[in-house]
Amino acid sequence: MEQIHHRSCNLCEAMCGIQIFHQEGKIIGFKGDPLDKFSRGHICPKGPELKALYEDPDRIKFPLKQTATGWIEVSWVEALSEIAEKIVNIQNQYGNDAVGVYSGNPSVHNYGSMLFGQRFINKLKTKNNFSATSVDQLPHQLLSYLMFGHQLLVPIPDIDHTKYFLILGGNPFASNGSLMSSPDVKKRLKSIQERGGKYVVVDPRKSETAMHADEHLFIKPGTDAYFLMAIINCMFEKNLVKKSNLINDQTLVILKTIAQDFPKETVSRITGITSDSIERVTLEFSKSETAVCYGRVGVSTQEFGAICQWLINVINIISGNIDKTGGAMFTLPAVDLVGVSSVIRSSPGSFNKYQSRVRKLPEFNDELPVSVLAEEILTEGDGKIRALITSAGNPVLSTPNGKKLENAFESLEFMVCVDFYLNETTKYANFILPPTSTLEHDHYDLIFNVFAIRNTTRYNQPLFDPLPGMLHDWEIFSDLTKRIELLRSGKALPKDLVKSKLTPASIIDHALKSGPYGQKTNPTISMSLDLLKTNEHGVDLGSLQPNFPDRLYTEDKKINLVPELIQIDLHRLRKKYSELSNDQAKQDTLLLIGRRHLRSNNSWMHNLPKLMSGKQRCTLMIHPEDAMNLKIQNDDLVLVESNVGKIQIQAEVTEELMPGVVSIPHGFGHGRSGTKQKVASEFAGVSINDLTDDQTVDEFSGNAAFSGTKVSIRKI
Ligand SMILES: Nc1nc2c(c(=O)[nH]1)N[C@H]1C(S)=C(S)[C@@H](COP(=O)(O)OP(=O)(O)OC[C@H]3O[C@@H](n4cnc5c(=O)[nH]c(N)nc54)[C@H](O)[C@@H]3O)O[C@H]1N2
Ligand SMILES: Nc1nc2c(c(=O)[nH]1)N[C@H]1C(S)=C(S)[C@@H](COP(=O)(O)OP(=O)(O)OC[C@H]3O[C@@H](n4cnc5c(=O)[nH]c(N)nc54)[C@H](O)[C@@H]3O)O[C@H]1N2
Ligand code: SF4
Ligand SMILES: [Mo]
Repeated sequence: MEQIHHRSCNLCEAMCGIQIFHQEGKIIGFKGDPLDKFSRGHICPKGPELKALYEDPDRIKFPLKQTATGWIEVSWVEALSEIAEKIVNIQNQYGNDAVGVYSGNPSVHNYGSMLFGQRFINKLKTKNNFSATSVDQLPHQLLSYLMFGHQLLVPIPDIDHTKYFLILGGNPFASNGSLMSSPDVKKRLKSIQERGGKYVVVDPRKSETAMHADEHLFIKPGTDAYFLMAIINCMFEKNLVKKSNLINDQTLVILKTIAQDFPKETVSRITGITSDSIERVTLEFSKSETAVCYGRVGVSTQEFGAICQWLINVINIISGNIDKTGGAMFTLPAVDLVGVSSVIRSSPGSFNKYQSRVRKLPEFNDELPVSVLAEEILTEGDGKIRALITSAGNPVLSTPNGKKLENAFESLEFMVCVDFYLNETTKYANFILPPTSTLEHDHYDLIFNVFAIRNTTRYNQPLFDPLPGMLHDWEIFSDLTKRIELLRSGKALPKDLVKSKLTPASIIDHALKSGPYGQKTNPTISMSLDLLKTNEHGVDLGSLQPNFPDRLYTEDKKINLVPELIQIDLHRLRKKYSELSNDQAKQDTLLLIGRRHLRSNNSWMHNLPKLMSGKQRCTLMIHPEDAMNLKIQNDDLVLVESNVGKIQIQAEVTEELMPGVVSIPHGFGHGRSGTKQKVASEFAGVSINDLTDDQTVDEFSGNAAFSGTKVSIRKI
C-alpha cells in the first residue's frame, strides 16, 4: 500500500516541508508539503534528489581504510579503535593542537552531527578547530556578538512584512535565502511588490534575483563598505537618523563623524554607483514605512566583511527598523540556543582569546579561520597540525587556495573523514567513516529555525531503517569520544560499539520542554517532542515579534552601535579608501566573484544525474566589452590566472556581469584523480578556489575574502 512520509528537507537553509510517497521500501513520488505553513508546498529541484542521494551507487556504505594497495573495507570497531589510538598517541606525543578538525556546511543541517560532533571537538581540546563558518557567515556572528551581545542574535529580514528590501551580495533566487530561511522566496519577494513595496539588489552581477527586482545597481566587488558608509553619511546630512532607547545618543555622534569621511561623490567613483542612486536609495529606504537592509555571502566574504555587516546593522538601527515588524527582526525558536533556560544553550561567543600559530589570525567562538589551515599543517614547529579530522566538508574545493591545502593534506601523518563520498578531500584520508544518509535518520533543524523568517518548528522520523551495520554521524562521534576517553584513562577498548543512552532526540525533547514554548513558559502550547511527533507538518509559532530589549544579551540591555574593535578596524578601511580615491588608473586586471545555481549545493550533489543535466554550469561569465578587448568569444576556452594558480575554463559572454568583473561558481573541480563520483567527474568543471588566495582575508575577522580576486584572462 502506498504511504506518505513527511519531513523537512535539510539540503539548504529553506527547510521545505516535503511529502515522500513510498511503497514496500521504494520511493515512488515526491511533493512539497502543502500543509507546512512555513514552506506552503514549495520545493526546489534539489529536494526530490534526496532519493537519488539515498540510492547513489557511489555513496559509501561501510568504513574504508586506505592501504598501500588501495581502499579496503574494515569493521566499525576496528576503524574507530585504530582512529582513537592514533589521535591519543599523536596528542600525547605532540600536544593537543597537533590534531585539527574541520566541520563542513552539512554538519549544521544535521542535528545529531552538531550535538555529538561538538562533544567530540570539546574532548580534543585543540585550538586547531576550523569550520565553513570562516568562508561564510563569520562576520554576521561576530557583529551580532559585538553589537547585540550574542553571536546567534542575527537580525533576520522580515521579508513578509517589509515595504523596502535592500539586498547586497545575496541571490535568494538561487540560494533560497541564507540567514533568512525563507522557502518560496520568489513568491515572498513578489509579494513585497504586490503590496506596493520595492526590492532593490546591489550586486556586481545581474543575478536571477536582480532580474526581477525593482532596481538593480552594479557595484564593484569588495566596495560595499563605502557604499554603506555613504548611505549613513547621507542619512545624517538629510536629518533622517532616528534616535532610539536601544542606543546611547553619544554613539550617534561618533558614527556621524566616522561617516562624514565618505561623501557620496567619492564613493560613487569607487563603487561605480552614481551619487544620485546613493541618495535616492537613502531617501527611499529612510522614508519607507518599513525597510530592511540585508547582506549575505557576497558581502561577508570580502576584505571588509565585518565592517559591511556592522554597517548593515547600523543602517537598520538608525533608520528605526531594528526589532520592528517589516524591518530586521530576531527569532524566538522552540529550541532556544540563546535563551538562558535552554539545556543546549550556545555560548554568546568569544573573540581573539587566542590567535593562530603562524599568521596570528584571531579565534572566534573557539574556532580559527580556515584560511590558516594549510599553513598550520605545512609550517614546522610546536603546535603544527599532524592529524586532521574532517566532517561533512570538502575544504579542497571550498576554501581558498585548494591546491596548497592538497599539498598540506598529503603531508599529514593521519587523516579521518566522516563523509559518504570519496571526493577531492576524503581521498587523502586514512579512514573514511560513512554516516547514514538523510532519509535514514530523524531530523530536527537546530540552527536554521534560529535564522528563519517565521518561528516554526518541526521534527521528523526516519523514512528508512539504516542499512545493516550503518551508523549515524552522532553515533560515530559518540563512540569515538568514548574510546578516546577510555584510552586517556588507560582503559582497554571495548570489542563492540559503545552504545549511548543519550540520543539527539532526547536532548531536543529536553530543550523543547525547557524552551520558550515549553510547559512552564507557555502552558497553552506545551512544546515537546511528542507534540511534534503528532504534528508531522510542523508547528507554526507565528511571525517574528519584537523582543528587544528583553532578548538583547548586552549587560546594559542597549545595542552597542559602534563597537570599539570596529573603530580600530576603520583605519584599514580609511587607508584603502584613500588609495582607491586617488587611483585614476584604468584597471588592467579583472575582478573575480563567485555564484551559486539552484541545482547545485556547494561542492556536492554533483553526482546526481538529474541535477547535472542541461548545459555546462561551470563557466567563466564575462561582459561582452571585456570579451571583445580580450578577443574572447562565447564558448572559447580561456586561461584564468591569479597570484596563486591558473585554471582553464569555458567562457560565457553575458551582459549579466558588470564590465571589469568575471564570475565562476564554486564547488566544481571534480576531475582530480583518486575520487569516485562517476557523474560528478563527467561534469568535472574547475575549482575557483584554485585561484583564490588563502592569504587574502578580512584581517579583522579572519574570514576568507573571495569577492574581487584579481585575475588575468587570455584565450587559449
Ligand atoms: N570561492 C568560493 N568558495 C566558497 C564559497 C563561495 O561563495 N565562493 N562559499 C563558501 C560557503 S558559504 C560554504 S558553506 C562552504 C561549504 O564548504 P564545505 O562545507 O567544506 O563543503 P560542502 O561542499 O558543503 O561539503 C559537503 C560535504 O559533506 C558531505 N555530506 C553531506 N551531508 C552529510 C552528512 O549528513 N554527514 C556527513 N558526515 N557528511 C555529509 C558531502 O558528501 C560533502 O563531501 O564553501 C565555501 N566556499
Ligand atoms: N542552490 C544552492 N543553494 C544554496 C547553496 C548552494 O550552493 N546552492 N549554498 C548554501 C550556502 S552554504 C549559503 S552560505 C547560501 C548563500 O546564499 P547567498 O548569499 O544568497 O549566495 P549566492 O547565491 O552566492 O549570492 C551571493 C551574491 O553576491 C554577489 N557578490 C559577489 N561579490 C560581491 C560583492 O563584492 N558585493 C556585492 N554586493 N555582491 C557580491 C554574487 O554575484 C551573488 O549574486 O546559499 C545556500 N543555498
Ligand atoms: S529549497 Fe532547500 S530545503 Fe527546499 S527543497 Fe530545495 S534544497 Fe530542499
Ligand atoms: Mo555557506
